[in-house]
Amino acid sequence: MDETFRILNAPLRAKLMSAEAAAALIPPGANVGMSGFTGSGYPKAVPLALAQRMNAAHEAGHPFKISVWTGASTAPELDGALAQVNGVEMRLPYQSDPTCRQRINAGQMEYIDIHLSHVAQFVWSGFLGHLDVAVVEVSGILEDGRLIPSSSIGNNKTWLDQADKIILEVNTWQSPDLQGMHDIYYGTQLPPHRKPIAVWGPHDRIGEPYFRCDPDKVIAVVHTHSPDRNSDYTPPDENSRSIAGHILEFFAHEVKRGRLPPNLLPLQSGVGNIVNAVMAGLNEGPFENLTAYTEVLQDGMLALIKSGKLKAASATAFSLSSAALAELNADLARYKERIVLRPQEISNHPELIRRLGVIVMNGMIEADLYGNVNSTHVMGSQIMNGIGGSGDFARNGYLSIFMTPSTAKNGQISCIVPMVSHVDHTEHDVQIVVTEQGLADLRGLSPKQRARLIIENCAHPTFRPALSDYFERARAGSPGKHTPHLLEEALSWHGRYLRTGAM
Ligand code: 0RQ
Repeated sequence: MDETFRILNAPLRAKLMSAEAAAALIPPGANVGMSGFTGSGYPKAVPLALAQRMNAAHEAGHPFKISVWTGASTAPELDGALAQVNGVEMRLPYQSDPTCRQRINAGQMEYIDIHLSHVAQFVWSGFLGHLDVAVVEVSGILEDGRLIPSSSIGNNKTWLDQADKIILEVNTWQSPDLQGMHDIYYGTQLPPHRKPIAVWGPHDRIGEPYFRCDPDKVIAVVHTHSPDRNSDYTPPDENSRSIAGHILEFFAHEVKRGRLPPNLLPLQSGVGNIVNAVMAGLNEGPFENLTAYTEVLQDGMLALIKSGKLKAASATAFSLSSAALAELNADLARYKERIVLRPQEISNHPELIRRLGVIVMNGMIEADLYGNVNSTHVMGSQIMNGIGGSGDFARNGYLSIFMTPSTAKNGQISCIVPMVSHVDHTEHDVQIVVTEQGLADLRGLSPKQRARLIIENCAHPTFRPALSDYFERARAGSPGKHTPHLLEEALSWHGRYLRTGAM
């Protein structure tokens, strides 16, 4: 593969080198901003070479760790490889890698789990320290040195802008048809200089199709030819089909009441199998001319574009199975007409999510009787993935929907609990809770009214009596009658699971 046809700028072409040589330019202790968002557009060679270098250093008794900032989750070649050699001091803002998760939960890696829309402004403000190096995958370099983005944008604009030094990976595996799909907005500012962001609909373009890049900061260009990660979705099971059914029925009801337009409002859907199944449900449903204002485009959304039901989608990344990715790449020029990829500070921007009136749909680990939601921690202390963009969307959306099967781990865990063991989304940001059992529309209800509805509509029948019993005793025995709790008992379900393996 002759990589030079993708690297049209001569001075940058002169900086071509091996991944090993590029990795040698990253010093221990560096803060490194890497591209990558939900398994797409991450650097595929330099992190692996860096991991080997770290391993060699560790074997020689020299400490070698870096801090890794990204858009969101990446892949085994990045998070997995660096975590494997215990080479990450600090990780942010979102991960979903099993080895990374294990290191974090073992206390061997620090992790800051932050709203995805906050990352860029935190870096501009210096809250996270100085960014030393950016390692960014692109799909090509123009003659004038501007960069054609890859299959995700994430925080790349910020990394290229803020880092002292830049390493570019030019991945010729990425389709050349990606060119023109991106919209990089350079108008964001820190307060008090902010201006309204003029996106009035998901398909609006307000920026440029390329990244600006100071060529003097580029210390290495590496050629790769490797596919994005693609973790396959499990086909929708009975539970996810039921959840999708409840949501579709709810949408139909809202349209009938005149509270949603017939083509709904722009859709956001999060990560995971269940939300993907909801998209599959929408494809079989009655709604046409849909739009999406979201952060990831997964299989379900691609299928909606293919069937013609989704006419425009705005995101910051793809998160596709191998089959869907092959399909996208085979027909990218056509899909491009309907898809815009933006920086995550724009895809997840509160102003835009509020103005567009996004319908927000995300998975969760557990919800409590009053509608507080835990999206990130198993049994209160073990991180699963992170909050990702769910908070950006849930707080600012027009409708915020959280979904989960009513039980986990073969029915040993109730996903509806007296009190969540960790709070990501407070009762104020959660409007609709859905399990395979049913849907609870919490809008306009007081805490006690919400509790009754959640127990009745969402809890599994096995756990319903115990939840009702807790609620009634809390109503009788709690000193405050507004949000009744028995504090000594509220988290006892989790404690029991940790002791006995069952709630
Ligand atoms: O564990 O894999 O060991 O079997 O959690 O659960 O049911 O497969 O659900 O794939 O939809 O993921 C919240 C994790 C749900 C996801 C979460 C265990 C369960 C299983 C996964 P196993 P499911 P999903 C935008 C939006 C936060 C980020 C977000 C998530 C595993 O949706 O990460 O929304 N959300 N971003 O067994 C103990 C419980 C459990 C439990 C489930 N109550 N207790 N374990 N599990 N419930 C996108 C981005 O921001 C990038």
